[in-house]
Formats: sequence, structure tokens, C-alpha cells
Amino acid sequence: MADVDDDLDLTTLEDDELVQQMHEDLYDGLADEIVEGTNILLERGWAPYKVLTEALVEGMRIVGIDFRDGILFVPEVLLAANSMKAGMSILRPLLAETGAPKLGSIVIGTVKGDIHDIGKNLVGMMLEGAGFDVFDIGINNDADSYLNALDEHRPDFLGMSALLTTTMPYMKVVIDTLKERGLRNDYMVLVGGAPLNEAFAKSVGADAYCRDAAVAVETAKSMVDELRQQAGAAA
Ligand code: B1M
Repeated sequence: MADVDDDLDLTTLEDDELVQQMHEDLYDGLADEIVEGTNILLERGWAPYKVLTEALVEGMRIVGIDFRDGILFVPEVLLAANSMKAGMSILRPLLAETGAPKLGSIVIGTVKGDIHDIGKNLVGMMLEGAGFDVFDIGINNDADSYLNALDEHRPDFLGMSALLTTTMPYMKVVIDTLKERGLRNDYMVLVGGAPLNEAFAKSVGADAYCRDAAVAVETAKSMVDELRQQAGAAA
């Protein structure tokens, strides 16, 4: 997209122009520029969440459209994804340091056959910031990998992410395995990813579908509240 801005001094740009430039830099896979732009916005007093959503997530949305339309290809999208991750790594500690009281814990991972992890990482970051302990088991997880992590960490929630229509059915395999082993009621299962919806989540037996990271946080918080109220009423 942009190929004439080698000497552009990002600090001279107004906020709007800088965000626009960051969308272009993300598109072009320029990780150093994304890091610089992220730091400039933070120094100007932007909240980390605002930088995340307006500069990075919006930039990746634009990349997604051109990937879908055959204008961008896997290598270019990989560079864009790496640039996004470079920006996210600056924001991660800032989003996590809210000092929120511990609310619960979650094991989260992307399902078997699927290597998309940006959305999952973002959900993990936001949950961490809201006060959840997050055990991120990465990408391409089969049922045993989820179950081993659940056994190791004994979290309140299991979170699964899928970005491909071909991998999202695997969520049902994991949930069915939990059922077969008599473990389904030990965990609240949250699912998310661009091709999912409420009806799909229901059909695979998940407890909730989370449209985005903010919804994941709200959903996890309200489920924990509900559980505590039930426990209080039973005591
Ligand atoms: Co892929 N890819 N990709 N890709 N890729 C999509 C998903 C696609 C929609 C692009 C397109 O054609 N428009 C398409 C899927 C089509 C389909 O299934 N119908 C696609 C394809 C086809 C492929 C390959 C098959 C391409 C190929 O090889 N020919 C291949 C598959 C590899 C595999 O997984 N086996 C592939 C590869 C890749 C890259 C490696 C190049 C790269 C991934 C890099 C990485 O993640 N480390 C990549 C990317 C970057 C994308 C797009 C462009 C962007 C995804 C993303 O990061 N979005 C994507 C297009 C798109 O989604 N529009 C695309 C930003 C992120 C913040 O949003 O992930 O939706 P998202 O997460 C959100 C919510 O969904 C939700 O909250 C998040 C934050 O708000 N959420 C959860 C997600 N997970 C959750 C879990 C929860 C809760 C909420 O648990 C509690």
C-alpha cells in the first residue's frame, strides 16, 4: 500500500493521521513502525485498549478484507500478523496491570488444524487485565491437549478459538470428550472466532459464544458472579 514513506517521521503526524498510517504499516507488515506508532499513541495518553482496537484490530480488519478478496496472500498476511503481534506485546502488560482482583481462571487455546492465534491472544490479554489467570495453550490443540491442560490447571473456564469453517466443528469433539469422561460440568465452556455464532455455540454444547474479546470478559465475569451467587444461596 504505502511505499513512499521510508523517511516519514511518525511523531509529526496528528493522531488521526498516525492511526491511518499504522493501518497502512500493518498492511505492509512493518513491525518496527507499528511498535513506534503504538508507543507514540501511548505517550500521547491514549488508553491501551483504544490503541488496540482503533490502530491494530481495525488495521487487521482491513488486511482481512483484502485477503478474502485475493489481493493479499498468506506471506503478506503473516507479516501483517507479526506486526500486529509486535504492537500487542507492548500493550499486553499495560492491559494486564489494572490491579483487578482475581476473578477466576481459564485455559484457552485454538482448536486442532487451526493456527490463527491473534484473536485468542487478544482475548487472553483482555481476560488477564480483567483479573483472570489465563493459561494459554497455543494453537492446533486436540482434545487430549485441552484435557491435559484442564487437568493441570483446574480452571473455571475452558476457552476455544477457531477461525476456519473447517476447524470450528472440532469444538464439538472436545466438548463430547469432556462429556464422555464425566468432566463436562466441571468447566464453563466459552467459544469464539470469526465464523462462529450463537446458534453454532449452542449446537456444539458450549455455555456461551463470545463475539469479541470485550464480550468474552463480560461473559466470564457474569458467569463467575452467577456461580458465586448460587454458591452463596446454597451455603
Ligand atoms: Co487466515 N483465514 N488462513 N491466516 N486469516 C481467515 C480466517 C479467513 C476468513 C480469510 C478470508 O478468506 N477472508 C479465511 C477463512 C475462511 C473460512 O474458513 N471460511 C482464512 C484462510 C482461508 C486461511 C488459510 C486456509 C489460507 C491458506 O493457507 N490458503 C490458512 C489456514 C491455516 C490454518 O489455520 N491451518 C490461513 C493462514 C493465515 C495466516 C497464518 C497467514 C494468518 C494467521 C496468523 C496468526 O494468527 N498468527 C491469517 C490471518 C491473519 C487471517 C485473517 C486475515 C485475520 C484473522 C485475525 O487475526 N483477525 C482472517 C480474516 C478475518 O478474520 N476477517 C483469516 C483479528 C482478530 C483480532 O480477530 O481472530 O476474529 P479474530 O478474534 C476476535 C473474535 O473472533 C473473538 O475475539 C477476538 C478479539 O476480539 N474470538 C474469541 C476469537 N477467538 C476467541 C476465543 C474465545 C472468545 C472470543 O474464547 C473464549
